[in-house]
Amino acid sequence: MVTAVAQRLASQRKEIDDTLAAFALSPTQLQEVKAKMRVELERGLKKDSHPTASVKMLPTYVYRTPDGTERGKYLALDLGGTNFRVLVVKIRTGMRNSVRMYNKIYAIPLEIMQGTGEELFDHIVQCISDFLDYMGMKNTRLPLGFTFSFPCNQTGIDKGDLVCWTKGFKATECEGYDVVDMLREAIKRRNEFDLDIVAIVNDTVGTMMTCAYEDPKCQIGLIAGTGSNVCYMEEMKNIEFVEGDEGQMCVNTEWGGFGANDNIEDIRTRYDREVDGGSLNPGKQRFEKMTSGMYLGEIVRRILIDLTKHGLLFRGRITERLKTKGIFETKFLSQIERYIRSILQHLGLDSTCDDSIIVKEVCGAVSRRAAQLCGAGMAAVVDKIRENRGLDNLEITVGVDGTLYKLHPHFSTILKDTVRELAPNCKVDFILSEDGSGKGAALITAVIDKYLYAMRFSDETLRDIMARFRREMENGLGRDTNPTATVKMLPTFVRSIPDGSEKGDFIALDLGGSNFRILRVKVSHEKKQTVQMESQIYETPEDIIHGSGSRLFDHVAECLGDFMEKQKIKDKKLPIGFTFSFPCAHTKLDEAVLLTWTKRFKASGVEGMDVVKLLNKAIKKRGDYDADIMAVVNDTVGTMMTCGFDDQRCEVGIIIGTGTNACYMEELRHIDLVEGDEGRMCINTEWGAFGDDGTLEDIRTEFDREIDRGSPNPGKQLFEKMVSGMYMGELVRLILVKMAKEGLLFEGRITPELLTKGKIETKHVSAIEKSKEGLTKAEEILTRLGVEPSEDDCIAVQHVCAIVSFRSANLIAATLGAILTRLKDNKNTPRLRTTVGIDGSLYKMHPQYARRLHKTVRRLVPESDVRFLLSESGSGKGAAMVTAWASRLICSDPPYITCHSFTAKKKKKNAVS
Ligand code: 0WK
Ligand code: 0WK
Ligand code: BGC
Ligand code: BGC
Repeated sequence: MVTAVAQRLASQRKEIDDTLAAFALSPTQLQEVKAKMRVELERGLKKDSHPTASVKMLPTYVYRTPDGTERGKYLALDLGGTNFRVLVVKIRTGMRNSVRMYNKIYAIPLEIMQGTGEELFDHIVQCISDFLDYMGMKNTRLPLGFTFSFPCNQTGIDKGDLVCWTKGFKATECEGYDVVDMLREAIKRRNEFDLDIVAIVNDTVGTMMTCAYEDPKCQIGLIAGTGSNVCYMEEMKNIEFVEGDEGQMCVNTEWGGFGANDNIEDIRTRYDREVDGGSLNPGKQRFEKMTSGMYLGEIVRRILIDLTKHGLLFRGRITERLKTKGIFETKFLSQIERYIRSILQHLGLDSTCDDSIIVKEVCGAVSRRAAQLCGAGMAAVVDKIRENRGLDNLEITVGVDGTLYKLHPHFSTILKDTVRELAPNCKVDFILSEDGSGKGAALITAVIDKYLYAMRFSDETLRDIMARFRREMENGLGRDTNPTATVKMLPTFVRSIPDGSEKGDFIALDLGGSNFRILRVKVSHEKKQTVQMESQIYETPEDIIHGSGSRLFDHVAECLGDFMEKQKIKDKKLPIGFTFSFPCAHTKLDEAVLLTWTKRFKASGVEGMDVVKLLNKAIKKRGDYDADIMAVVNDTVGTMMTCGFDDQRCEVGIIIGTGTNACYMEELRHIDLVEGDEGRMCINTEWGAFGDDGTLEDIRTEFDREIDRGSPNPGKQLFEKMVSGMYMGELVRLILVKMAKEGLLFEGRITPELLTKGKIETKHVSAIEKSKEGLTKAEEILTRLGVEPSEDDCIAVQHVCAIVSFRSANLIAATLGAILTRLKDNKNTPRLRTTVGIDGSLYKMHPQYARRLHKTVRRLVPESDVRFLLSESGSGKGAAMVTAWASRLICSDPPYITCHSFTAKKKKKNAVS
C-alpha cells in the first residue's frame, strides 16, 4: 500500500526530476549544439554574415604562438576576470621555462565597474602607479601587454574598440571606444609615468599563449571562469573580413554570444531567461549565461527558489537571503560537494538531509550542463581545425584558465568527456594555465616587441653602460692603456673656455657635419664683447668625400677661395680655425693627424696625415690667396667653446648629429699623454668608437650588426652606429623590413623601395614621432615606399621609431653620465653644477630627443645640476674663439693655449692618476 507520504515524495521527486530534466542534455541535443556552434563559427568568419553573426569571431592580430625566442621585460595588465592583476614579466631565452613574474592583485570596486569609463581607467592607472612604485620601476618605460577580457573589435595588435561590456562591468562611455586610447589618455591625465602599450589581448588569447609556451601543440585558449570564451588559431584564408590569405591568425570567438539569434532557445530554460532578464545585459551573452561562473550560482538560486515555492525544498520557506540576487555564488557549486550544510546555513536555510541532496542535484545539473555545453562548443572548434587542416585525426592542446574550470570538482572532466564523445577524431589535451593570461600577454608583447625589446634599457643596464664607458675613459687617459683603448680620449690642446678677452677677425671652416660651412667671425669689444658672423654652406659631393684626399682638400681650398672672394678678403691673411669633425691625434693646436674617417667620409690618402698640412698644400697649390690655419678643433670642442662664450660653466661639448661625440675639460694631471699637471685640458673622447672592442656586444642587436656590415667602416664606430643620425633611419628601415617579413606589418608586403638602403632617413624618424602630425607623416613616407600602410601600420612604425630614438637618447645619457660623474669626482664636489653645450641635427630636429636625454641624465646622475645649452651658431664661432687665442699665442703667451708637447708624462706619474 503506497502511503500518501511515499506518493507525495514520488510526485515531489518527479517535480524535481522534471525541473532538472531541462538541464539534462541528450547526446543528440549536444550534437545539435555542436553543429549550431559550427554554423555560427562559419557565419562569424564570412564577410557577409560576420556583421550579424552571434559568435563574433573577432580577429586578434596574433599570427603565431611563442617559439621560445621571446625575451625581455614586460608589464602586463589582466582585467576582466575575478581579479585585476598588474604584473611584471621577465622572459629569458634558452631554458624554456625561464619566465619570472611578479604580480599584485587590485580590487575593482563595483562603483568603478559600473561608474564612468574615465573613473575606471583612472583607477586602473592608479593601480599601475602603485605597482610601479612598489617595484621601483616608475622611470622605466616598459612595453605593456593589456589582457582585456571583453569583446573588442581589433584593427591591430594595439588597437581595439570595446564591442560591449559583459560580466559585471558596465562603465559608461566605453562601448565603441578604443580601449588602448582610453588607457593612454588616463596615463596622460595622471602624468606620472610613461608606458608603451604594445598589445591588447583577450584573456583566452593570453591563456593560449601562456600554455603554448609550455606546449607548442597548444593552439586553443579556453576560459571557463566568471565568463566563458574560446579562441583558436584559424587559417587567414578563412577569415574573410581580414586582408591576406597566408598563414594563421588567432580568432577570439566570443562564443558567449552564441544564441543571440535564438538558435538555442530549445535548450534554454525559463531559469536561464530569468537570469538573463535580471542581468546587466539582457538578451546578450546567452550561451555565457548558461555556462559561466557569473551566472551558474544565480541559475541554481532561482531553481532553489522555484522548488522551495513548490514546497519541494526547505519546507517551502524562502529566506530573505535566498531571495537576494547573486547570493548563491558559483563557487558554492564547486564547494557544495564538501560543505553543503554550511553553505545552506550561510544562506539561513534550515535544510534537511533531503534538501542537501536536492540542492546538490540542482548544482550538479546546472554545472554539468555548463560543462557539456562548453564541451559541445569545443568539439565544434577542434573539428573545424581538423577540417581546416584536411586531417582525419587531429592532435591538439587547449590552454585553459578560469575559476570554474579550476575549482569545480567535475566541470573539467565532464567537459573533456563531452569533447571526446562529440569530436572522436580529435585527441584533445587540456593544460591548465598556471600563470594566468598576463604571462601570455607579455609573450605576445615579446613577439611584437621581439625586435625592439633588446633596444629597451632599464636604468640598471644604463648604469652598467655608464660604468663601462667610465672604464674606457680611464683606459684612454692612461699611458699604457691608451694604445689599445677604443675611446681614444684625444688631447685637444685647448686649456679653457673663452674668457671674454677674445677679439679679432677670423675665418672658420666647419667640415664633417651634414653641412660644410665657411664662416667669417668678427669678435669685437665695443661696449661688451660681440661676435658677428657671416657664413656660407658649400656642397661636399659624394665623389669628393669618397675620392682622393688631395681632391677633397682642393675642394675645401676652392670653397675657401670662393668665400674669401665674396667677402673681399682674398688679399687678407686672416687666421683660420678649422673645425674638422673627425678623430685627430693632435701634437699641438695646429697639427692634427687624422686617425680614421667616420660618417660618410672616405677620401683616400688622408688617414695618418696632418690635415693642416694637406689643406695648406691645397691652398698653396692654388696660389690665389694666403691663409693661416691657426687651429684645428673637433666640432665637439667648437661647440663647447661656442656655448662657453655665453655660459662660463660650460665644460662639456656634445654632438648628436650625423655622427656623435663628446669632449670635456679634464684635469691635466690625469692626461698621461700630455706634459704638465696644472690646470685642465679639453679632451675629445671620440666616444663613437665605444664598443669597437666588443664591450657592447650584449646590447647590440642584429640590426646594429647589419648596419655595421653595410657601412664604409665595418667594425668601427659601433656606438655611433647605434645612436647617431647617420644610421637611425636605416636602423628603423631594417626593423620594418624584418617585421614585414614576419607579417607583423603591411600584411607582409615588401616593396623594392622598402628594401632600398637609406630610403628611410633620420629626418623621417623625427617627423614620424611628432605627436600631432606624426601619423600622417608616417603614412606619407610609407606610402612613398609603396607598402600601402594601414593606420595600425603607421602606429606600429611610429612605435618602432620611438624605440630606436629612445635607445639613442638613453645610451648617450649613459655615456654623458660617465663624463659628468668624472667631472664631479675630479672636482671632488658632492654636487656637480655644470653646463653641456650641444649641437647636431638629431638633437635639434627630433621632437622628443632632448627631453628624453635630459630626463635620463638627471636620473642617472642625480647629484648634479646640468644645464643643456643648445649651440645656436654652430662650432665655427667656437673655432674662431680658439683661433683668437692661437693667434694671440704667437704674439704673447696667454693661458689657455698650451705649449705643452704631446710627450707622455714621466713613468712615475701614472701611479697616482
Ligand atoms: C585568469 C587569467 C585572466 C582570466 C581569468 C578568468 O589570468 O586573464 O580573465 O583567469 O577566470 P576568472 O577569474 O574569471 O574565473
Ligand atoms: C653643427 C656644427 C658642426 C657639427 C654639426 C653636427 O657647427 O660643427 O659638425 O653641427 O651636426 P650634424 O650636422 O652632423 O647633424
Ligand atoms: C568576454 C570574453 C572573455 C570571457 C572570459 C566574456 O564575458 O566577452 O571576452 O574572454 O568573458 O573572461
Ligand atoms: C667623429 C667625431 C665627431 C662626431 C660628430 C664622429 O663620427 O668621429 O670626431 O665629433 O662624428 O660630428
